[in-house]
Amino acid sequence: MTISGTNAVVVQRGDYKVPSYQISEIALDLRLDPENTEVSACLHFQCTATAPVTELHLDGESLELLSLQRDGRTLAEHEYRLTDAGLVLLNPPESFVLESRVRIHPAANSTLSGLYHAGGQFLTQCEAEGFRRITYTLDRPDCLARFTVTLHAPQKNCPVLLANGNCMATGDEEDGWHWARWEDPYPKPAYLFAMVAGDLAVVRDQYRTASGRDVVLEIYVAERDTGACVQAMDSLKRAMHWDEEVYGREYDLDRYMIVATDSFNMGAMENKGLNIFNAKYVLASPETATDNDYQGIESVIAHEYFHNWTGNRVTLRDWFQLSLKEGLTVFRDQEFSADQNSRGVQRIDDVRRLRAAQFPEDAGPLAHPVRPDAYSEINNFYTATVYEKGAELVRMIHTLLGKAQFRQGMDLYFQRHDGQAVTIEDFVAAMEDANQRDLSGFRRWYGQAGTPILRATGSYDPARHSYTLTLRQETPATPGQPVKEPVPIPVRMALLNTQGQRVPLNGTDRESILLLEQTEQSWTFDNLPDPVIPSLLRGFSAPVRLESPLDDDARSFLASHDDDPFNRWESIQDLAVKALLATVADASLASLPSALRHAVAATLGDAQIDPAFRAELLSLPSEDYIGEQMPVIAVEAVHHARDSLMRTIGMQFVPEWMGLYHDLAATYQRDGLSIGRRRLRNLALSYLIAGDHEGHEGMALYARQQYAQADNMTDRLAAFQLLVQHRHHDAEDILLDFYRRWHEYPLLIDKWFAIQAATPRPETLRQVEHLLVHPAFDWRVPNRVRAVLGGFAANPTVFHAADGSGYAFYAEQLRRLDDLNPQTAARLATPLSRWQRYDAPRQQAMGEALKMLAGKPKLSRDLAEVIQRSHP
Ligand code: 0A1
Ligand code: ZN
Repeated sequence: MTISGTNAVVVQRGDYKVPSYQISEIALDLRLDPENTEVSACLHFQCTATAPVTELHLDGESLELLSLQRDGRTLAEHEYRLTDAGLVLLNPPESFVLESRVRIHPAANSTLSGLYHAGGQFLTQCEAEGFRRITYTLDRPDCLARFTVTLHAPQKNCPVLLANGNCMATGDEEDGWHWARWEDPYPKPAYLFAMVAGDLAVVRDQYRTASGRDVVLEIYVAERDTGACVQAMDSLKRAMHWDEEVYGREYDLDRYMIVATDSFNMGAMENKGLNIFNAKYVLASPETATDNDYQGIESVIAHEYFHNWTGNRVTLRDWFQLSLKEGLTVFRDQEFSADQNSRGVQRIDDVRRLRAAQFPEDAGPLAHPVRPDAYSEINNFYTATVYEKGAELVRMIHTLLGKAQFRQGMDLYFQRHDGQAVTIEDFVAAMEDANQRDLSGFRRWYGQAGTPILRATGSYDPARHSYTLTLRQETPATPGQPVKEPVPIPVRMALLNTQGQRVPLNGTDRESILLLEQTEQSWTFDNLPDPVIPSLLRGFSAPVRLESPLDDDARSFLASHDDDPFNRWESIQDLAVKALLATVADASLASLPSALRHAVAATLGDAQIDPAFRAELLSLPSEDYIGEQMPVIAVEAVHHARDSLMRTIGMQFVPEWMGLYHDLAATYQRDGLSIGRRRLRNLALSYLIAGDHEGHEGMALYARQQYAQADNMTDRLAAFQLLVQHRHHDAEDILLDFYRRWHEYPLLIDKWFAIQAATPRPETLRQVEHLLVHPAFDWRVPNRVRAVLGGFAANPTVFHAADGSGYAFYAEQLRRLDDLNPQTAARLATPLSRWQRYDAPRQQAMGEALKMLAGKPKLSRDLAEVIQRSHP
């Protein structure tokens, strides 16, 4: 696609060069003013190259240079050059001190990268390349410096002044200003720098580490939110303890600070000792947050905390290694959550997320390896592949080595690389060296994009009393990688007899991990007097698409007998997908096939199953997931098929759903069992409403009552969503009521926007147009923009409306957003990259939307790259 006026530089992994200079110390002095902030920086440079350096390039972006001195002397014009990308020092000496003064404009900075002023606070976001928007520097992760930061601001607007590390001194100045000086004893790359200034209240607690050091824990929020930090603080303490128990890692500073803001591009950021969080992952009270919100806080708090070792103490050599910290840290936070809650349910949710976001990415034009080879804007690579697939690769290493061996590998990794900037290769090498294992084949997983297809076939030989399993792998081509090699796939498996018991596999073990290393391999299991049913890829032991050899009866059997929770869930899902695809192909086939009916009945009838797991088993696959299983996604037919299956299951089991709905009613509690019960009960309500006869609103009464009387937001929101999405006659009143009650809670108003934008009705497009001019809508607040535009793009029938109206509208909004916040615009543009998955008219319309964006004046590098790769 032709893109207007861009000449983006593409960075190649193979071009990495060690820096010719290092900066040992950075002293920053910031006089904070929303309009004009002055930043003075003093940087100590040392040459590390052997040959003389004629040009030293410092990164700098949107900086207004006021003065520049080297070793105390103002630089003459022939000694430096300003460029689009920064500042070039000509013939610099071997070691020198550079002092610069620049002016920046925090209030005008709507990109939320660098230093910005939002909601009355000054905040920074420096990953990946935001620090260069604060001062001239070597803004690369392999340059680690010791930071000293002095902040000056008016005492009245900014009583709180924070930066990384320890607060060394504070003082007052004239005109009502004050200052604070912070020192971080740990050398760090610039992307981990942070500062915050504003009028914030603090919630304080303490943690004593395993070795007996006391750490002060602080969460900074708006005064009225101090009561909503319990879950965040509690999760932090549990995460600190977990990392000591499981990895022997303690926190290393005397103070750990978290700041919550409504203006943030991502979930949160692990700046050393001073995490900055999207408020969504900090604030929760039972009245304002759902169980999912609580869960999200637990996992993101843990994720950022775990980065202190995997990311900060051991950091990245270059941005191609991003998954070294992200994949590993996601793996760690998933394991933490699995240990805190139900391991089986956690795994199902993790895989569901992987399949919803990463599998489609890996199958489309934006596919890239976990360790990418090239980028033009690194912010576009904070992807599901780098994060979620990266975590799956670490999980496979864990599976292949075993728990104790994995821990030894981690110990060696930290021992070797503490304080260094390293590569994925260093991580794999530590795992090998600690265990005398060869992972050379495994490395291919990091370099090869695409989701392998794993085809399994099996047969029982009654004469030999043996079962032979054949596994075959194939990875479809991805952009730039037409030919794929086999990768080592660990397949955790068991064989079940007709009573559902696991049988011994050529010995005493009743579960085994087969390692498929070639394109095709077979395994034979002997001493099996009776036929068996294979349970393959237990716990989803590898990120592949399994084509299973099972027929419906076998699936139905596993759906009620497999002792592996993931496979038990997967068996019902497979049955449901099959039924749904049949209806998609022929709507007159809308029915509940007996195998699925049987599985649903068995699950509904078994009160022994943990309620959260039971809710998972009874939830139908999403429209997106069903569509993913088709060669061409039939948007409308998928929607109707799923609706109709919901209705059928709702109608056929009314007494059961009703029973659950009544029996599970309880006053609010926050323990795991209560959370599961709420989930199951709200699922029951959704089936009751789906199964209700058209026009007759009996079941909506329950929802209305629940909405009005709930003692917690989980139940209230579940009812609210059902009423709005089914457009019950009083939906308007309920929308108004919700807004009136919660308009002072931005996180709830985000939900209010998102649920409306995701309503699958023809009139939704009109309504979303209205939402964009609602007084509470704000183009500068990413949570709000994502609520409306993200909600809209996740609304299959409206976003993918056959006439192309959804795409055209969407592109128009991205065009507008790109001028303010390129990062968020680029991220929101990715659904348009999936155009090849739709029918010809939709392909055409999506192509036009992309073309319209490509022609935008002042198109950002972020959005340009997504468009370019989406439609080359
Ligand atoms: N490192 C953070 C995610 C993050 C990435 C980029 C950001 O700004 C462009 C902000 C946050 C994490 O993994 O939590
Ligand atoms: Zn992370």
